[in-house]
Amino acid sequence: MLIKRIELRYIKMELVAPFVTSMGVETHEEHIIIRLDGDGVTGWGECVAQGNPFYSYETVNTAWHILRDYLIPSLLGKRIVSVDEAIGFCARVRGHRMAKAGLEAALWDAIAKERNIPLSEMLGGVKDRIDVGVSIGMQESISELLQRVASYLEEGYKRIKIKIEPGNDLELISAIRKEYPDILFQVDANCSYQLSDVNVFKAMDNYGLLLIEQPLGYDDLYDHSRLQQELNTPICLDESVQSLSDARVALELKSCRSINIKPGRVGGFTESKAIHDFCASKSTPVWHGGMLESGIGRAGNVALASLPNFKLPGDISASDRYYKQDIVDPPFRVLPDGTMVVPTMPGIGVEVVMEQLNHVTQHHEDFSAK
Ligand code: OSB
Ligand code: MG
Repeated sequence: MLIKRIELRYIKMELVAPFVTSMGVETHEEHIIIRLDGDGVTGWGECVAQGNPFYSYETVNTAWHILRDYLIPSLLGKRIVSVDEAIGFCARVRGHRMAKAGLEAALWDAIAKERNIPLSEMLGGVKDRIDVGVSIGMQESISELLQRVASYLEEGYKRIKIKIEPGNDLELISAIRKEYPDILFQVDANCSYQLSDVNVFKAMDNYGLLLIEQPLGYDDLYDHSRLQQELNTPICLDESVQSLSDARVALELKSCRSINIKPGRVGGFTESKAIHDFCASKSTPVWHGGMLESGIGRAGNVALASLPNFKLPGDISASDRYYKQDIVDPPFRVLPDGTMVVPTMPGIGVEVVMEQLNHVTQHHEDFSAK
């Protein structure tokens, strides 16, 4: 495929409710939508770098810079036969995985459309529906948190995840467990604790949590291995695993017993698949994380989560859990049994609604092959 034109769009979408975590409060999500035109096909991708560098060092602006000045020039005007070949052209850039992942996603979509197959099939997916959960931000009070949990369970979500931080943990966990002794229930600390907090986590062992996500520092695989030794509850890593190499170290050190895979964090679907396959070879289940994506990124997540070792419900919720109006049609829905349908149309399998995309686009830049 000849890569003729690439367009970047800086989008800003208002969340239906503020999303509060140990990293801060999000009221809007800022991402980059990438459109790639080959001969006769258009691919779409979403770069999940956010407006601030609190989850990752990347931001919308760093990703824009890396895309505009390095990644796009290395692809524009080239004839590409595979995604791997394109990754090779971009490999000189170190890090900046979210920038790379957004562009790679647009390429996967374009190539799948060229082959007339769904993205899930091209990635090696085996499921036609995936199990989905919901990630709930911190609330003003425990009663509000319980209300949220009740309404998401009512909608069908199979698993509840709540955000915790020091001082905002055991009380929330015990309140939810008291009300719902049997639900699949997990917590995410987003790096807010230290190894010296080990007793708080030991106390969590009494609540039958599915897992504890990213309790310690984003670059601290060693302390995670020391913490995991002390606990019965599995630790799951998010921020600490940015590559297959990190995943290998994490499993070798026994720093975790599960990994949350987000294509943005690890540099794309190709690296995600490699981590997925490696974890499968070590009998370690993975699950699909989320970055509050619009329907464009969500479509890729759903396709990836259809691979066989995505054994636990993902942070892949319905479009309306995040945004009043999505930028794709049809929007993503959760079914009453807590599953979501994997699209079967070619590529990402949903249509981009141009009017809505234009509405959320703050500015854009086009790049054409000479
Ligand atoms: O840590 O998993 C996280 C959102 C933004 C950044 C980091 C995280 C999250 C979520 C939300 O937990 C997942 C989602 O529903 O998209
Ligand atoms: Mg997380």
